[in-house]
Amino acid sequence: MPEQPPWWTRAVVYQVYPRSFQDSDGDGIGDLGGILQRLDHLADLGVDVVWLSPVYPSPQADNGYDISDYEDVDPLFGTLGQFDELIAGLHARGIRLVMDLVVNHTSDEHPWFVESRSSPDSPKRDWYWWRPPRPGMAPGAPGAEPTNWHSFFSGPTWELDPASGEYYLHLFAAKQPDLNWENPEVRQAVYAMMRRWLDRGVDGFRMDVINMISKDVAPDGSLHDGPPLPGVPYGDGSASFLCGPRIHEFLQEMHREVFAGRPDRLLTVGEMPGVTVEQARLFTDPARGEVDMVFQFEHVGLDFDESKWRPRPLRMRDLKASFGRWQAGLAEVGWNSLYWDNHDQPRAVSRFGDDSPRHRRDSATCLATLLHLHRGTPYVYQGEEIGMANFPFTALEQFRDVESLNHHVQAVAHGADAGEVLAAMRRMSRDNARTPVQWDASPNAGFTTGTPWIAVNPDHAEWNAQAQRADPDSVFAHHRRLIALRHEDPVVALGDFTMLLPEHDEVYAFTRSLDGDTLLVVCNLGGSAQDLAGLLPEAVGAGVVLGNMPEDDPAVLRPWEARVLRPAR
Ligand code: TEU
Repeated sequence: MPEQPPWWTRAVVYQVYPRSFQDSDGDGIGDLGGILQRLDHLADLGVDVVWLSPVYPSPQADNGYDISDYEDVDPLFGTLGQFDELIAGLHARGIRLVMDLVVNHTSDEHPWFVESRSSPDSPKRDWYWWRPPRPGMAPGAPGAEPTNWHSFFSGPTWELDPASGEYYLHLFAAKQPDLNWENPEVRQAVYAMMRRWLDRGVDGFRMDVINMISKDVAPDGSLHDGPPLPGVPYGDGSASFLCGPRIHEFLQEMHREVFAGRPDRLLTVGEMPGVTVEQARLFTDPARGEVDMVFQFEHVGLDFDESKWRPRPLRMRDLKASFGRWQAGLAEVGWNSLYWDNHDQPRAVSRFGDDSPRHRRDSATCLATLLHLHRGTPYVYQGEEIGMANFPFTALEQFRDVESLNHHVQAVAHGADAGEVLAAMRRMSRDNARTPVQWDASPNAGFTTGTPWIAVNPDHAEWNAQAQRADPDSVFAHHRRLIALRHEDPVVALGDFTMLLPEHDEVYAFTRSLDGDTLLVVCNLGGSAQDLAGLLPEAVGAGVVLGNMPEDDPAVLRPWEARVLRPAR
């Protein structure tokens, strides 16, 4: 690790999903004006960076992850002027702003794609992936798609353009055509756009599915089918687009063209589904000049097997093995990001904790303690700091997310029981993370004076920021203490990680050590008390640095209790 560890080793990032954060004009959709109203909430929490999910002009087919203009703000969310106000307001509070960079694909309404689709001879045709039907098949015939790949949002990854009789590639929705990064014009256009946002005062980028930009294309331009998937007439194309053959070349070029020579106040995090520890070590090795950290998905894939729509209970040993592997794998080189929640994952307190009235506060603060005391940069998703839980969905009409709705259509079309599909969506849909932030107990939780685009969780009367900001025992207060501890204690930021009790099914315990100073962290992720004295005698008598419950019997770890201890040297 270079002499002065980078600032983000001590930082905590807060993710804002603008549609659901705070509405300021009564249209039921959150906006920049709303974020400006809530800056003190962020400052009070103590976060160092705001990651802002997309606010660019977009037809909102995927809530802004389908961009039709990279250089402006969608009127739905406000204006460039308000954006500049936001940068100024955050910077005035010592908070940096990281933008969402969505350049694996654009919207199909982006002028680049409109031009590209206009004619096979368009100078921008090669800015996207256009291919003729599978040899010997007529355009539009079942199975005529150039490859058998399954889209992340169900259905094939190819959409036919009747005018040209050719198909274009979209790993996500049909309104999200993939850019062709093999084309240097595309790359230079993206780099120039990024430089303009940095010149405007932005402090970095969260890069959407950035490990998908390099496709494994043969010299003759052909792309390979993937192995068949169960239950659908498609195959898994991931071997052709996850961490493709030129991914490191592209990220190093981006670093040279956009970040090199800029002051080190920037942060870059690459969202990388399917990335391995070994690959992450290459991506985050500072000597290679690619990204500062990655979002890996291993731990948010431990409670289901081949499909998130068939969830099963999380096995604690799997979680320990996964976190332990990533902590060890990036101990010498690279850096971890740490997260439970984001706008794509159901709420962790409902998924990995216990959101019943008796244990919700304790399990939310226990999960937070576990996460924030690992080595890496923690990410707090809006609402996580007040223990927001999954929504009690009961009907299809309540959902909004393209991934969930497309899944329902495809699953029922392939014979699944609609009730079972709905039950799985209730647990795993991304919409669980997208209900409006609960600011107070008023009708729409203080989110809007209009009709919210998605329903407010009925539990907001009890679970809201206003109630918690004044309560020293609240989930909010506990997050504030965790963030302060990372700022104050170098062991938390930089200490070496050692997993303890790897086989225990309830107690998650580990140490962090730096220059002979050690913290012992013990978390009971279960509903029954644990004999801490028996499990870890050194924990009894150790000084309590931070706990999520009032001190009691040091020999017993209560259900969902977490303690950060400093054993005598
Ligand atoms: O997500 C990529 C991604 O991996 C998700 O699709 C994830 O696998 C899935 O949602 C889990 O159910 C990014 C953005 O975070 C997401 O919001 C976008 O929908 C997607 O890319 C396309 O831009």
